Amino acid sequence: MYRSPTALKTKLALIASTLLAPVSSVFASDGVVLKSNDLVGISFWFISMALVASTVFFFMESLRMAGKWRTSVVASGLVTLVAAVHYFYMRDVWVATGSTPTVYRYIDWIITVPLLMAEFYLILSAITKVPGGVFWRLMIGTIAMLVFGFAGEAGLLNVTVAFILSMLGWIYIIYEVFAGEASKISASKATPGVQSAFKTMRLIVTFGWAIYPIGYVLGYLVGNDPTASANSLNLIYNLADVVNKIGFGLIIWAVASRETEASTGK
Ligand SMILES: *C/C=C(C)/C=C/C=C(C)/C=C/C1=C(C)CCCC1(C)C
Repeated sequence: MYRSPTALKTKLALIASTLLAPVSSVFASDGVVLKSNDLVGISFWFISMALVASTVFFFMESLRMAGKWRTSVVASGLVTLVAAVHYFYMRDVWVATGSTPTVYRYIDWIITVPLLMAEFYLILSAITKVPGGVFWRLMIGTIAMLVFGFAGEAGLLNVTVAFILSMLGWIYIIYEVFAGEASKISASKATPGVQSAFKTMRLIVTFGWAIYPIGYVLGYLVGNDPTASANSLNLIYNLADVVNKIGFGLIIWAVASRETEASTGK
């Protein structure tokens, strides 16, 4: 990304100002307001609020779930909580500067994506004993995908090479949930409710997650108008987060709810 010294300077100024964000957040009094034609900025606002609301919902709902299902629903709430806080900062960066908040985005992902992956392990563990290897293999694929993605977006590695390496991490995850041990455990030991949740979750990891590499391609690999690329990148990542954080959480919530009702007769 650092193609010129001025670009680097702008980026450094951005990093410095975002570090100071907690003390000097973006307020209308600084003359910085959300413009009515800033579609990407508006999407940052919408999603911040949707994430806050989802967090309250998941935490409250976890209280009425059967004990072994609570962890999964709490984890959904943690994902939306961590993302909500990052969205506040990303929103400020975008509204004030029109630049892509890459660092915040990846700090968010490095916390939330492993939590989402852990959900596969958690829902299976709620019904049977699952070897730790399942958990660690999913984690390794996830970390590789994110580390290479960041290296590409931050200009530490060639964007195309980083893209390919990151894709390999994602493909490995897909393999594990469709053909690996996790999928075998689900197929052989899980209750029908859990099996169906497992299947929907892996479809999200396949199709919902596919939205992110599309954003990366439009942001970095094609097109030569930097403003248009930054707009597509952020809009697409934002939409993807709705599906993959809130939507994914709702699937967990639905199965936890159903299984709780089945076990308690309520
Ligand atoms: C809540 C955030 C989620 C679920 C983020 C998921 C991110 C990805 C699946 C990103 C994948 C990427 C590739 C597969 C290749 C290009 C680089 C990435 C990091 C955008």
